[in-house]
Amino acid sequence: MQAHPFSLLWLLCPALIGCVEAAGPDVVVLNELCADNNNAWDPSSGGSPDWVELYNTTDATISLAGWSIHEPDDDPIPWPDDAEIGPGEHLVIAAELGQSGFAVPFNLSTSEGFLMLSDADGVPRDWTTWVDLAEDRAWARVGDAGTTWANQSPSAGEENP
Ligand SMILES: [Ca+2]
Ligand SMILES: [Ca+2]
Repeated sequence: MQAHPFSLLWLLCPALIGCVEAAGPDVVVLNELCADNNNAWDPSSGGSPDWVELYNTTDATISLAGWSIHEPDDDPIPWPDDAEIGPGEHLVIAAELGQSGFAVPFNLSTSEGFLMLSDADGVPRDWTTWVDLAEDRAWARVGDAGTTWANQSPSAGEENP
């Protein structure tokens, strides 16, 4: 007698509880970015790189292993196995040419840009485009995970206005 697929699922479920969850649709979004950072964010590593804020819309930690932020025509460079975002976290990552690891490996353009957030299967999960961003201005969703974007005052690591 063949095992029903669901019985296998039930066997696996207890093992998954308490682990980092796999991402479902729209659980992690591009929330905000700054293409010319001077005073809009101070990374612990120093300097003043451009940056992108990711927002976890759920109350679970989400693994971002193998995910990436890239431009549409570029090959994604997958993030390392320990890349993750905590429950409800506003996670700011640096965007700078030469960055490796859990980062965006290129500078963002102030005149025009197009960023995509792709998952470990290379499937685009979110994207945004912008033009004409001044120094220390942010291109941000209006409210966390909001459906519209606007040129705003930056709120790196914090709730979007
Ligand atoms: Ca820049
Ligand atoms: Ca923010």
